[in-house]
Amino acid sequence: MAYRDLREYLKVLDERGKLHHVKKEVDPEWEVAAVMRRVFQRIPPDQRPAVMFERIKGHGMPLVAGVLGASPEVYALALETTVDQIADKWSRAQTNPIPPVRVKAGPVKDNIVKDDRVDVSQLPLCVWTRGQDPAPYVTGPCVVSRDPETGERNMGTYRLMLKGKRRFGIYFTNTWRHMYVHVMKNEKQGRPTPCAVVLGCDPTVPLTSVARVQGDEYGVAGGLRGIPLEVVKCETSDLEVPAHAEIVIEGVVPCGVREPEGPFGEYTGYMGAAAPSFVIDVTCVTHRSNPVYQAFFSQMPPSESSCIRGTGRDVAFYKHMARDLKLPVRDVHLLEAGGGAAFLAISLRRDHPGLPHRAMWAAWAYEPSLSKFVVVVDEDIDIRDHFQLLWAMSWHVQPDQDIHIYRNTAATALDPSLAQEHDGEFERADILSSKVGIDATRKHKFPARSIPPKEDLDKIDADWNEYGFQSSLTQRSKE
Ligand SMILES: Cc1cc2nc3c(=O)[nH]c(=O)nc-3n(C[C@H](O)[C@H](O)[C@H](O)COP(=O)(O)O)c2cc1C
Ligand SMILES: [Mn+2]
Repeated sequence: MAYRDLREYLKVLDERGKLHHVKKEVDPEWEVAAVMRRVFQRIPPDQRPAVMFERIKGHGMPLVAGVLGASPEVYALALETTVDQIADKWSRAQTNPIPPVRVKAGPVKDNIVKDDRVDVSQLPLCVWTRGQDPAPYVTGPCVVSRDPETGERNMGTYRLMLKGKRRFGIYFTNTWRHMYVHVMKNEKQGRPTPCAVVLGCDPTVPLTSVARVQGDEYGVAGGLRGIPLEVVKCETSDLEVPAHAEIVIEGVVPCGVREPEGPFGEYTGYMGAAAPSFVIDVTCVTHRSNPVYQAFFSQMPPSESSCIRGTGRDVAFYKHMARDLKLPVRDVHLLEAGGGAAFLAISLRRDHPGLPHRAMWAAWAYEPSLSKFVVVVDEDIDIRDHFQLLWAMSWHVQPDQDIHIYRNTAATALDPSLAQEHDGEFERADILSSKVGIDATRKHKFPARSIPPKEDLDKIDADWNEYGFQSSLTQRSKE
């Protein structure tokens, strides 16, 4: 059964021990970001919870972060599935969308604040990279708008910079973001673009908002839910928003206005440059009583954002290679260190000497801007264990024969190693980068491994306590 709203999902996280409550008052100007940084650095993914900050200094509502991507397991819970089923769940929902149903009323209308009474700085917006970001940011907005020519609806996550009680800056990474197209079409006619920012919802809504969805994101959210999303009409436009959202900010993108936006701490681990960008003038805020504010935790990996990106992409790559191309791949993984974008590892059964390259090219053909580094290893290597991956690279590779560089390929978004002349520009489709493919499979018969036979090690594991060492065996064994 679908979660009705964010609250129902938070209850499930609580029951599974996956939501940690911070009762201490925290400062949104620096402390939330610093706590989340330590949570992601110090707690391994299999134990890492989402976090609810119950008391935010100067603000009257709690903040949750990590709710979609504290770990792949949390991501799977948000989708009401298991990690290995994530790709199937997405592909079923995309091929069988369920359109939303319009209802007359919903809890998101419990409180309606209009015009001069609106003050969005009352939301617990945080500074995510203190000393670098120029303002607090909304990091988890689901921004709804309509194509003025086709009438098609869109929802996408585009960060919002707080600029005043009734003004945000909005940032589009590139010119093929769907809402950017809406704004440009309206500007040609001299018209503003009505929009609505949805905050805090049943997780299928933000998950479709950050995913590359063709067509109506609400329909795919319905497909994920198995039942339609209930929507209500906005107060100040004809747009529709989820009836059970925590908070909705209505507004317009005024025609022809550009203001400085950024710099902002990016998912690569570096600051992204400031540039002129669009703004939203807020006209109305509607919210539930006692709303919960949801933020995405991003910036330097590991982060919620690299987990969301990486987990969704891993399963999509795997499905493409294993099912569509029938390649004997065991696992495919975009490393968190590369933000779930730049570094891809593939393990496979090397049935044919050409297979490692075929797998590399399959990855690049499937998604040309990702996987700046691709490393292919044999199926006995656990690619999620960095030590094993580096061991294979150390001893299975002859650099002059096994490392291949390909030039003039699509660039990874916001890659800071690209020349600075691109700073502040929209990521343009014609910016090129190069790629590295490393074949770290064994190309000939290797000598036997220099470790005791497995049965000897199994015996030791079984009797571990008898040897009197302090450390437990809970850490995954390396062999
Ligand atoms: C945590 C997170 C933050 C994001 N922030 C932005 C952003 O600020 N601007 C942007 O253009 N895309 C951003 N994205 C990517 C878009 O949300 C994503 O590509 C989405 O598919 C865009 O929707 P659209 O295809 O309907 O335009 C972000 C993604 C994630 C996971
Ligand atoms: Mn879209």
